[in-house]
Amino acid sequence: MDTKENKWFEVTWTVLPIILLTILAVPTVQATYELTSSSAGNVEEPPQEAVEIQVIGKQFNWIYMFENGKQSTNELVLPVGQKASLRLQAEDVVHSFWVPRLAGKIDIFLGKVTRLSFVPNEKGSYQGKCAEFCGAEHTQMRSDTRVISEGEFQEWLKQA
Ligand SMILES: [Cu+2]
Repeated sequence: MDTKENKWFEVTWTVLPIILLTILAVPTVQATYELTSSSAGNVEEPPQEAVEIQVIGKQFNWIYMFENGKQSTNELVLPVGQKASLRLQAEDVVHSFWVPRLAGKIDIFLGKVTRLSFVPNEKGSYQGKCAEFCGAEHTQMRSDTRVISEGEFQEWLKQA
C-alpha cells in the first residue's frame, strides 16, 4: 500500500499519539500530586494533630524518640490512620530514610533538620532501609516500620 503523502495516515499518526498521551497524563498527574502531598521536604512547622517523632540516623542505626520520651532503635511503630510527622537528623554522615510503601525518600543530614509527613492507612509491617550509602554496614541499616491500631500504639508507648 502506498502511504506516501496520504493525508489520512499523516493526520492519524499525529493525532492518535496526542490522544493517547493525553489519556495517560491524567493518572500520572493524579498520582504525582498524591505522592507530593504525602511527603514534605524541609517544612519546619509541624502539621496539626500529628504523631511527632524525632529520628536520628547514625552509622548504622535509626533511633526513634516519641513525644512521651519513649525511645526505640530500628523499630518505628505508628498508629494507623494518623498523620506521622518525622523530624530527621543525622549524627554522622548523610543517610536517607526510606519506607517505599509508606512515603518517599528523605535525605538526612548532620546539623540540619528535614521533615517527612505521611498517613499510614493500613496496618501491617513495612520494610524500609537507608537509601544513601553510609558505610560498611549500610545494608544492615533497616527502617522497618510497624503500623498498629491506636489502642495498641498507646500500649506500646507505655512499655519501657
Ligand atoms: Cu545510613
